[in-house]
Amino acid sequence: MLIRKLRGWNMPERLVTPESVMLGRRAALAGVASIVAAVPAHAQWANLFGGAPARPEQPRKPLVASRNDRYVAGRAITEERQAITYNNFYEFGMSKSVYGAAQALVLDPWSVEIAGLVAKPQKIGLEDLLKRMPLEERIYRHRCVETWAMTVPWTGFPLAKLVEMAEPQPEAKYVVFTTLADAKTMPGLGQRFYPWPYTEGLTLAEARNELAFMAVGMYGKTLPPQNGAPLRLAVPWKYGFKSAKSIVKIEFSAKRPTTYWESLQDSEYGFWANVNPDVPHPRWSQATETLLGSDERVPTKMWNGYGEFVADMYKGMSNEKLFM
Ligand SMILES: Nc1nc2c(c(=O)[nH]1)N[C@H]1C(S)=C(S)[C@@H](COP(=O)(O)O)O[C@H]1N2
Ligand SMILES: [Mo]
Repeated sequence: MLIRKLRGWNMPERLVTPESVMLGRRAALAGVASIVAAVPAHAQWANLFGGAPARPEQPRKPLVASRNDRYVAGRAITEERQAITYNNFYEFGMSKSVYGAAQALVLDPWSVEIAGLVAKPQKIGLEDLLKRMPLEERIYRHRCVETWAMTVPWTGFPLAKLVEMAEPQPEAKYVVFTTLADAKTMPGLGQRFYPWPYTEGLTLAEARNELAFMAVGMYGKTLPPQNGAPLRLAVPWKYGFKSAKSIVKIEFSAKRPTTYWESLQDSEYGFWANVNPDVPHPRWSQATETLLGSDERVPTKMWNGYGEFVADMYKGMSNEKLFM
């Protein structure tokens, strides 16, 4: 039997994926046989511990963009292979090793619907959108609510530029992001009690904040499917689940949306989800984090270290649950 040394970031998933543990309980409560139960034990083992991808990896195109040095990571960039083989993408399954399954995602053609309270509702092809957006590279820290973290060079454009292009009406207060939901290619969608499609949201002020970034690439190439190709959000001062992947719709709304995780468990995963080491998750501490690819556990920083850019947005909002 293949026994690998288990590192902090590669432990049995029942220990490191509190999000899926919670969903597993829900599945049991709902009396629904989970996908996992239908998979033979040896395949589960392979899946949990990073077995061979089920399909060949999709090719990624080089993306050239100059680096914006205003955003300093202050820690080493995560080794690329780690960042693209340890994922959360529930549409493809609850395992961290969904990268094989995710190769089924059909990336071309791709278009994004810009909808709701805007001057110009439109459906725009990804290539047309990219012609209108200024590409740059930014190195951001990413902090999952489950306490693992990575540091990634993303290529993309400021979300503020897309907001500007959409011309929101004065009544628009929120921006809602919707992920593709394609049952043919996404086996996770068979779990009917999940509130598909995956949705996330920001206030309009957050969406206009200079840190809010739409990524189309990482490590100088287009995104791999498992990391949310062809277009995902990166909001590094918030827990990772806010950064919706494989976005097909961006809607401007007067009403605060109920997001995917909020509708599953609002006592644990809220709308704001700003990183704060002093506010524990109801089931674990948020004081420290494990960097992917290392055994190191390092202190988590307030706002994930991005306070200078974002803290002012939350002044006078102490009645909101800003940190879960
Ligand atoms: N559509 C969709 N977006 C998603 C998720 C998901 O399951 N589905 N997982 C979120 C979580 S919990 C995290 S930590 C990040 C993980 O991004 P990565 O796989 O690129 O590290 O994606 C977020 N975006
Ligand atoms: Mo996460």
